[in-house]
Amino acid sequence: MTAAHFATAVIALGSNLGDREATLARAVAALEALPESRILAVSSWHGTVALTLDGLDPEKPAYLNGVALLQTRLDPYTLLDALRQIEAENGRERVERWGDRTLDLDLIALDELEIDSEVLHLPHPRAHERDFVLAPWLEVQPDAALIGHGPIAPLLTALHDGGAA
Ligand code: PH2
Ligand code: MG
Ligand code: MG
Repeated sequence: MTAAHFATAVIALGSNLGDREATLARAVAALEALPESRILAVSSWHGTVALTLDGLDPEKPAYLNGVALLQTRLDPYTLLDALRQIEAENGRERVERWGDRTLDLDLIALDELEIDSEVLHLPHPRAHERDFVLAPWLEVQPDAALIGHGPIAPLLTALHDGGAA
């Protein structure tokens, strides 16, 4: 479905299995090919330690993480379906929560939209505490803010000062 106006989607990309750079490049190309959408910016890829349900785990394969800004007229649920399809096309298997994956595409924010449904939470409820989301996001949108948490620049600084992930 198509919404009336263009909005800017913040999409976090992550990969810690297989040829990570090739997978992420394919994902960016697939985002660019979405209908009613165009990419505004893509961050550099950041090498990050895997965060698991038990905390940071340097024994797990390391991630490459990045953020893309997508201008889109797709409605949030159509966009979410498209992201899941791109994940599936890139060998994503849903085995365990926060487990290793060839490709993860997370919708972090869509303009100022706030959604709390079974399948979609906007903005992403854990984005403010993840430096692997905030650092690449800051690169492409230095003045970005997260509803409920404020500008992302001080959020990232606070994470680093606190020594958290
Ligand atoms: N994604 C997760 C769980 N852990 N760790 C890093 N470093 N990067 C991720 O993108 C990531 C993670 C669940 O989506
Ligand atoms: Mg994720
Ligand atoms: Mg995900």
